[in-house]
Amino acid sequence: MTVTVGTTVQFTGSAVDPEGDSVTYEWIFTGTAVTGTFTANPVSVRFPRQGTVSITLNVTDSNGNRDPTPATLTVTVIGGPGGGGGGPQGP
Ligand SMILES: [Ca+2]
Repeated sequence: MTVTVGTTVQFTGSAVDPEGDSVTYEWIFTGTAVTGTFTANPVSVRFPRQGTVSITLNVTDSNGNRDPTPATLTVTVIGGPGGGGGGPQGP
């Protein structure tokens, strides 16, 4: 997905454990735009600068079993109007 610098995006995980155990969520953000680990769900994250972010959602149940195929998402953060430079210039 692509977002504009300064945007806040809410991410919501919706895993279901096959045994009905409660689950916890861990969002891992790595990249040039945002880095961090968040355990809220849903989680709201602001993208303060341009770049890319790879997001991995680890889901763990109350027995410590982790989803072996965590969901991943790549976010590209682009500059907004009037910011970041690099825009077209007249002659
Ligand atoms: Ca389970």
